[in-house]
Amino acid sequence: MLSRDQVKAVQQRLDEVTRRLYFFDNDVDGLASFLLLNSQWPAIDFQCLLSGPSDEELYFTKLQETGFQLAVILDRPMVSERVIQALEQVLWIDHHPPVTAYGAQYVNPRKENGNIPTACLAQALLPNTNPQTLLLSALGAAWDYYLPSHFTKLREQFPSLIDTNSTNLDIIHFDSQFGYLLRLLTFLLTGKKSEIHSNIERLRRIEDIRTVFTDTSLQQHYQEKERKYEQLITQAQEEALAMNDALLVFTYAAHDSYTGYLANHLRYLFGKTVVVAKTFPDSNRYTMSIRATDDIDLHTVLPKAFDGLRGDYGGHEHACGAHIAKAEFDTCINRLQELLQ
Ligand SMILES: [Mn+2]
Repeated sequence: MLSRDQVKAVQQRLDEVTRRLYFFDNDVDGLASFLLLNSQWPAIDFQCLLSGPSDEELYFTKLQETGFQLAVILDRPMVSERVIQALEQVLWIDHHPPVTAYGAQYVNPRKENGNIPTACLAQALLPNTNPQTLLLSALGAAWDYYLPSHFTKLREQFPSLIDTNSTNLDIIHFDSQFGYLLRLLTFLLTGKKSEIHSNIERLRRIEDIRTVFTDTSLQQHYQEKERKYEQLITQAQEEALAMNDALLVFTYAAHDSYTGYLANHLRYLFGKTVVVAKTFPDSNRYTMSIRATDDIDLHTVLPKAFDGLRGDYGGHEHACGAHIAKAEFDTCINRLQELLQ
């Protein structure tokens, strides 16, 4: 976890300003990190980022719109020098493999004690904890397939939510109410940028995250995305059953991105390494989510699969995001098939 000095230094940085602008990853770890820090150090504005290269522009758009004293970047593996220099005052908290921070105040426990999801780091920064902050940090951590030490205690506080005794994260994800809440939050981060923003605006004003089970507006958004997701997972399962390869590949065309959740779900259902790739008709690229079985390290495999191709990837040992030119997708997949044999 973070040292006392690290915690103090970050708290001080957050305390000494009032105009904080938050940027965070568009998954439940990023969202939970934001909700936790925002509860103690409120944001004047925020931006949920997207996967892929167009997201750099989102920093610059916000920069022009908002007068702020400190930019807080959460759960992002990479931030360019250009962005950090433009934002000037930057606190960057992350748990992906450490990279150059270009002068930002950079907090990354991987440098000392390994992978701790950003939501757990955010919770450790709060002066006080309560059942809600513990629940939020557990949601963020579980999204990243990390079981926080307080999970068992949380089960006593939220027995109807954590309705499984299992500590297997696949079971927690796909066979518990807690996992259903993860799915709900994930789909609230799916859709048009403006819709996602208003969902988060709503989320940051509720005291109890379980309110998403009953909030009419959030439920409406969720149900719409759920219907689309059901179609995709049904199609993916049919295709997967007809496939014999070690690598499970599913592609689809849509504007909404379900790749991360689909890839987790398919790996759980089929126990294989999975690539889910999304595109849309006028695009010349694929956005991909890759999930590997326990015996595969993506940090070893992906450099070989992407070598010389017009694409990029980043993330964890067993879970990465990537993008690649459409024309080179097949080459990349063929290489992956060979590497996994
Ligand atoms: Mn994360």
